Amino acid sequence: MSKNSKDIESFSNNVKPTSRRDFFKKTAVYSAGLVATSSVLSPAKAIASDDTAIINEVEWGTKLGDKVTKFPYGVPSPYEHNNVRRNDPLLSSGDEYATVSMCLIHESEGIITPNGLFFTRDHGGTAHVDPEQFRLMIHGKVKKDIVLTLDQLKRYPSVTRTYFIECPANGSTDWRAPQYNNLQFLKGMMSSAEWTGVLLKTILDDIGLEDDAVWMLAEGSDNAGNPRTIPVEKALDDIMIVWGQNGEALRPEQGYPVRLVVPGWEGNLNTKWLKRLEFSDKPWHSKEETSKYTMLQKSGKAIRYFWVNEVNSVITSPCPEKPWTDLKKGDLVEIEGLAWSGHGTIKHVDITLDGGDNWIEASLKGLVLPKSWTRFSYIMKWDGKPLLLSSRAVDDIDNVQPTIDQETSAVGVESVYHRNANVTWEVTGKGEVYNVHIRKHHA
Ligand SMILES: Nc1nc2c(c(=O)[nH]1)N[C@H]1C(S)=C(S)[C@@H](COP(=O)(O)O)O[C@H]1N2
Ligand SMILES: [Mo]
Repeated sequence: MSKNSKDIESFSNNVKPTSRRDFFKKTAVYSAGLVATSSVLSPAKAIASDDTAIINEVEWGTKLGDKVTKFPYGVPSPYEHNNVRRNDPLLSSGDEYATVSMCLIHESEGIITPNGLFFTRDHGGTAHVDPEQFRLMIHGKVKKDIVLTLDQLKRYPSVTRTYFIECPANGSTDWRAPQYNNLQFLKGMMSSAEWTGVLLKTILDDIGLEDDAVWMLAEGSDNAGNPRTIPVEKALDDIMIVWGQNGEALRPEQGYPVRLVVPGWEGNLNTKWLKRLEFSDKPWHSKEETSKYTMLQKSGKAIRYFWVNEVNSVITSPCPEKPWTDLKKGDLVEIEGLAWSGHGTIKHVDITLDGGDNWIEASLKGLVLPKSWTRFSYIMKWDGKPLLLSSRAVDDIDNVQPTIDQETSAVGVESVYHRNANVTWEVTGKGEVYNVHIRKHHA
């Protein structure tokens, strides 16, 4: 014990000016004078007598823990029981086979969703496909039809890439007015993972495409099949046939053993439990026709093909489920959120505290990858005054996330899909957070 405390002492003597000080100095710069010199998280405040008891008499210090071998496959701490997917009964109308179980994105750390929490959207329930029974047929306008077993598929050179998947219906409940004081149901139809598989292009280069192949139909082996058609250019660009998700096999809910990943494009194209890819010179104008995810516009005309999930962002902390009710006036606080664009990489994100009159640049945290969740952050001192808090993302082809006015004046409010207008949180003086719509045209 004494040796340890010595070590710690000499260690701390060698540390340069405390990093905490540096942190506060930097913060002051970020938030342009908003931060005074108070030590908000001062350690003195934390060491109350209760805490001393907790540290000295910690329960687990007096008994053995679980056997190391207890969980061949680990499970989260029971204290994390709130961090689970949830189904909104309003959307499922009682049917739990054709519905969506949404991700608690404000509990997400970093830019990867743990596999057990990845949002799940099925149309005919979750299939459990035996990998021995798995076959992938690639046929139609290809030079050589093939049927692959899982082993044969995995023999192709693999790549590992991080992409979000977002159902184009994400945020759909808010077209007319705010429906939820709840981020999980407002924006939880998306998640992000590191996918491992083969680029479809690698296989197509191997077997050869006919010159007149312009469409690809992807079909799954579940009850719904989820047939979807996708232009061949996308297939030859970055579509992956994946079997790996965050370091392990795909989960059944994500299409085990193999699914399609169509980076940045609407979630429904990412066919799970993949069994068949057919190439054709025409789109399927039959019952297999897939372009039913249209965008109905104000004019009454629909945009037929709208595949890309446009540039988007949302503040995840605070949010209605993660309010500032514990904050005191003058506390330092980090505003965090997620930005993403199906077109490419997030270039920057701005934050507004006043409903869009003034915008301040946030910093991007961690990895900034194409077609991937990008975490942004802004550190400030909250003066206890009400805020209208929102974020606005810009991607690398300079698409700017629209305001509600800009979006609805372009496409109206009849559509279900591709909502990407700013989400605004009203933060009250008590720190409660509400989903509100700001209807003015921002500069
Ligand atoms: N075979 C099959 N693939 C499917 C679906 C389905 O019901 N069956 N649902 C689609 C829809 S609408 C979406 S949004 C994504 C969701 O992927 P996830 O469940 O892995 O989040 O899967 C797509 N792929
Ligand atoms: Mo979807």
